[in-house]
Amino acid sequence: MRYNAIPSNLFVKNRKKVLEKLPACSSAVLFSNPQMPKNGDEFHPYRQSSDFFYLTGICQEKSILVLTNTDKETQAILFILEQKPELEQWEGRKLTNAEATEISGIYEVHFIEEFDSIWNELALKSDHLFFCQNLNPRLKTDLLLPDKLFGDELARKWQNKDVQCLAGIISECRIVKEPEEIALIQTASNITREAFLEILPHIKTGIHEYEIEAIMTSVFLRNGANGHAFEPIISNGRNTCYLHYIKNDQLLQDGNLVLMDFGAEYANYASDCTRVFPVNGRFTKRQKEFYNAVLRVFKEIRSTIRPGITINDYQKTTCQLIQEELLTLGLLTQNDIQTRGDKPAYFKYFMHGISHFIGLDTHDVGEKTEILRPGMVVSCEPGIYCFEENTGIRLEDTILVTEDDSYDFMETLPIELEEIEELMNC
Ligand SMILES: [Mn+2]
Repeated sequence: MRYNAIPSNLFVKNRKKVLEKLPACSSAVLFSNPQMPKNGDEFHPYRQSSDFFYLTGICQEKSILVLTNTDKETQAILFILEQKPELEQWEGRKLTNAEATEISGIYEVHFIEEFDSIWNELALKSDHLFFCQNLNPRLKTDLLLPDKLFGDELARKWQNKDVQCLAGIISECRIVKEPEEIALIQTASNITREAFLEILPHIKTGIHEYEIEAIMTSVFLRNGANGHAFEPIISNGRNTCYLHYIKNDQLLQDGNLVLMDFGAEYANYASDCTRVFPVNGRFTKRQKEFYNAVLRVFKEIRSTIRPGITINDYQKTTCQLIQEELLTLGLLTQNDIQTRGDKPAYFKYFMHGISHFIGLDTHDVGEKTEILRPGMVVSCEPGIYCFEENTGIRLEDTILVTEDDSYDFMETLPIELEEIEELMNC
């Protein structure tokens, strides 16, 4: 693996938390992510299912985890690929049982061929059977994923038992991060910062957005990141107003702003950051007005992130603050604000959420109605997007909710306009 080994105690703790939430006499099955076919005989790069990683630390494909509280001795059983020389000749070494134990802290490890018989025996003596389907309401896919198929099969086969999805229970655990996880998000954030600092001196008119992506990817990989936590957005000019622009194929033009929304993924943990800077190293007077408007909102909202508040609470505050800034920028009038339409007037210039949870996924598990508690990690990302002036600004950091306040994982990543100009002109 590319990252420093994570002590297996983290996964032991994570499994314990999930097991404690299961009713007595339960058994659960989780599958590793399937390998996604690309074309011909190729697959897309493999990324483990976040739930599976959370409970095992195992990144290898074709693995299965069973959790059970039917037995005092054994609470977790891991199934992995058998190490076969003919397979390893092509794909390289696979985990041995001892290595799988060292990573996961699971002492009972079998080959996947043994899964059916061991599971059937366990299911027989369990009252509650759990499968683990991805329940993210924003995931739209027609693919038949193994966890969903397995859940359907459980319901068909064990009609006298209670069959449930485990995803909600795992999400409740994943939403509060352990110190080990916080350290990994800090590493991911530090690598993201390195990339930003290395990119700034290379910015000039006439290079392509993807040339910035190349530097970013290089810094990420050199520092042991898996790569990007999400497809990076590197836009300039009008494209800064498109929220999820990922083509990154345009030339940087003099006088334009560049918006970069990017983040390294380290040990499967994400970081998420957005910065904006001028192609030629100097903001125009108007660009400064836009930038400082968003920066003021960013600072104000960041300071409100603390235990006891919900994302929905400070979404409202964000909208009020942005509305005031839009008045000052001359983009809205009092009359616009008072005119009732389908959507509030500010929505034309600010149409997205201020925060999402961050963890093993960039858009991590957790609802916006969740009351923030210490150990939760969220983004803070206000923005203003104005097509009329080809100007989109978003500023974003990854934030940890602490005991009575919050901590910015990116506090040393330059954000003041003067700092950015200085770094671009030294
Ligand atoms: Mn974000």
